[in-house]
Amino acid sequence: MRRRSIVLDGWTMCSLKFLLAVSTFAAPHARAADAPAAQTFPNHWPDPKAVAELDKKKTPYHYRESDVPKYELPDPLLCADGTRVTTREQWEQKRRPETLELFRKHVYGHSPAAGEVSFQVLETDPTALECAATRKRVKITSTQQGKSYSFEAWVLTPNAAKGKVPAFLLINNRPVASADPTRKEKDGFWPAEEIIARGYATAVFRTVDVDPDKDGPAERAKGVRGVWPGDDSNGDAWATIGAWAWGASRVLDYLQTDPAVDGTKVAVVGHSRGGKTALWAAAQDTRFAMAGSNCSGRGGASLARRRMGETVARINTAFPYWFCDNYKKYNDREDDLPVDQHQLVALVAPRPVYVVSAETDYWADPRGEFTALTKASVVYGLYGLQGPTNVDEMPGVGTPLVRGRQGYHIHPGGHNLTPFDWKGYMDFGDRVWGRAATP
Ligand code: GTR
Repeated sequence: MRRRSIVLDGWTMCSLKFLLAVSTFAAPHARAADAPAAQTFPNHWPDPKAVAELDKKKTPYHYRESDVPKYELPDPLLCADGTRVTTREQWEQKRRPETLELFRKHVYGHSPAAGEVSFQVLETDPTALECAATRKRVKITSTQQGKSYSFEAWVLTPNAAKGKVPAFLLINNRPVASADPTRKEKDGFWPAEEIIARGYATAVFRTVDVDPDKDGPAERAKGVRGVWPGDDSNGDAWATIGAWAWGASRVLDYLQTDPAVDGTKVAVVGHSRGGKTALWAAAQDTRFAMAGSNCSGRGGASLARRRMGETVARINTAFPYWFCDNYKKYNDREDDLPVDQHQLVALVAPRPVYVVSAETDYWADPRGEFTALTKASVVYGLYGLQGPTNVDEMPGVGTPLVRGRQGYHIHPGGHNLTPFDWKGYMDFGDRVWGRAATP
């Protein structure tokens, strides 16, 4: 007898995993070793068996909630002069610029201005995605101080649209095949067909086209920082994440001129190192109408002071060129950081922010990412927007939580950007931009 195999597509797999996760979650035996006895649901905790396995490896990194040291987060509303912000005006005029400057000085460095930005549409194909989209390849050039830097981005806009549509800009930190504008390769990392079918435009550029993802002066010289290195005499010149965020803003410069795109509704989305970049881009450039942080972890959405998974010292050792030199002062001294990452999320306020964690991405500290989102809520509160404030509200795997302008979910499985995440970002976009929900 012939055996028939059942092939499950990504979505079906996701749904099955989700159902499994929900049923496991509801089971009384599912309580994690680290979870308090009287926990309220939903309140996600890592799988105790997985944590025990990680412990066995005896690395210097912590994965256990009981290993989180006592810490005190900086108050996002407390100004350097000791006064406390109570209005949105005080936030915008005083504490927001102050917070931005602290991140520039201590974490990501200072980026140069946009310069004179010009665009050249190198190719236009109105028959892309089986005629569902128009695809453009755009060369973007910034000129300043008598020098220029160019890189390319791709833009897909839905042919069925009546008028300008919002767009999702993906910062692609992976090979071309993960976000292939020609669609010869298709990967859930950038489900362009689904994005277009939902009536959104989408754009993509590769991080390495703006700044190589490698250390050393010879590498740096190949990217935009080779042209404008910045002044590093105080350890706060821009670094790679700053350069990538600058690149995202230049793509936004173009998107604001594209007749098919609503330039006032452009979301910036990135995964992992790209997720750190998406938050930093949206923090600095308030023209971004939304930020999507996917598994951004250390230096992204997760709180440094929790020291879970990847530490500041580890990221500064493995990727010393991502952050400015001053950040290295905080290796094993997280409590001395004048900011923590909840304040990075807060810099996106009052614009919508959606944070995604992965079920088994212990390295990125999902609980630290959700906690940062809840601790950013005081700033959203200044705008009358009620976000999640209690970490015990952390939802179960596969269950999006949206409050006000803040959204969050944990996708099943590991460190990745998946169609499930894109659905979360787009559902959130539909909601905050008042678009009709797509079935
Ligand atoms: C890891 C790094 C993370 C994350 C990731 C990625 O090696 O430790 O912070 O950024 O790379 O970008 O894929």
